Amino acid sequence: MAAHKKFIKQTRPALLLLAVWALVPLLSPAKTQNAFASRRDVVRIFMKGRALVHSGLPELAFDKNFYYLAGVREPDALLLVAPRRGNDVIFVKSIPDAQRLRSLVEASGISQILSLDDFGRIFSNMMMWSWDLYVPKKFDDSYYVILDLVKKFPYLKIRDLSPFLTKMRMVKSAEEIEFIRQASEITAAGLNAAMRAAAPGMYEYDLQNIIESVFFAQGAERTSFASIIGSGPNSVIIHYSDNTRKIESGDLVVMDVGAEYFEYAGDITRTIPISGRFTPRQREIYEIVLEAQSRAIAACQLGARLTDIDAAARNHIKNKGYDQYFTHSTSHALGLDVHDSWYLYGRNIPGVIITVEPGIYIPEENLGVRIEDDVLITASGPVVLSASVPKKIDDIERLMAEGRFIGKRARIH
Ligand SMILES: [Mn+2]
Repeated sequence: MAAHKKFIKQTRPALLLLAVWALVPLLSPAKTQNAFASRRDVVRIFMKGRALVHSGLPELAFDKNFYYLAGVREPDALLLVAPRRGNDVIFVKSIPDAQRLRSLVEASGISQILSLDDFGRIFSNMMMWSWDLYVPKKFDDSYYVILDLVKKFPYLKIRDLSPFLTKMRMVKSAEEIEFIRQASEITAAGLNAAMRAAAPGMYEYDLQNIIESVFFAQGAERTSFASIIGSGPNSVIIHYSDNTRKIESGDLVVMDVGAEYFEYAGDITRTIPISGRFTPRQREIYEIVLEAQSRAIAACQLGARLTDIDAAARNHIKNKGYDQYFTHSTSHALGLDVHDSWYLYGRNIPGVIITVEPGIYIPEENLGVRIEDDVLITASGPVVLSASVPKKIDDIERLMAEGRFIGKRARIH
């Protein structure tokens, strides 16, 4: 009995999540139905007759939850998801020209695009019926922007939509999976170009420039985070992004980069020997990380938690005696945000996408290795979306030699 109850308690969040997601196609049988409108319908059911106000925040802190529900990248805007379908509104800072207005309506599936100046009037009309309101509390800035707007309504009862949105965003639709697959492909292409071009004497930013120009040439809108090109002593710094060092012969280079495509993030790390060949010591550490990653990917099964996947990588590294040099966790969710929504007790279900990125960083040897792939969870096992960039030692050395054959573009200073 106890075991049975425990099982239900543990699987309930995953089952709820699947139930939520199953609602989407039911709500939108027409093929032409706007995906963002369907998500708002799911949220509407959850809110049981209450409204949601959501801020897009300024461009520098643009909130992807806003995009997820509104379907437009419109900074400083407000989204109102009304209790009734058809009454949703996007409030923008200034009303754009007719063409832009049409594209906002088409992308969002919302016909009312109004000025922020109209928010108070519309909102107070709506609030005649209910003092209950949902906001995304998790994002503090957004929360305060909204509180500021609604503080003239002293009787408001604020509810938090974040936990629900987190669960919704964990499971990706077929279309979202396709965008992330594309983002991973573009990221892989950038890394392949860097491997071909890499040579001692280049600066870290040279590799960054090669990678990012491939991203933009292939349709990425931006990088999904600040590119990390850490060579030699910088290879052991987890979030290094100065990328200013001259790369010396014999250095390892950790390249942790991501292209953003249709708002979705790729995130891949490869570690290469700048001279084209791993030294025996570099090879030794690299093989440990690669085996740890392979075990962690194998652990990406239905029902697994991120902690299970982490344990698979960590146990191998620990058995080899390098536990103290593996100083971060193995996985995070990937989606609209590079560190995407993840429900703390979440378990892998079909449609979840996570990174798998163990590493070993030995500062006293200036030796850092991290290998990261993007993995889709399916009913028939893990699918690596970032497989088109090599990670086996022989394959990396071969690709780098290929580059040497066609002539390295060493930078002259
Ligand atoms: Mn990552």
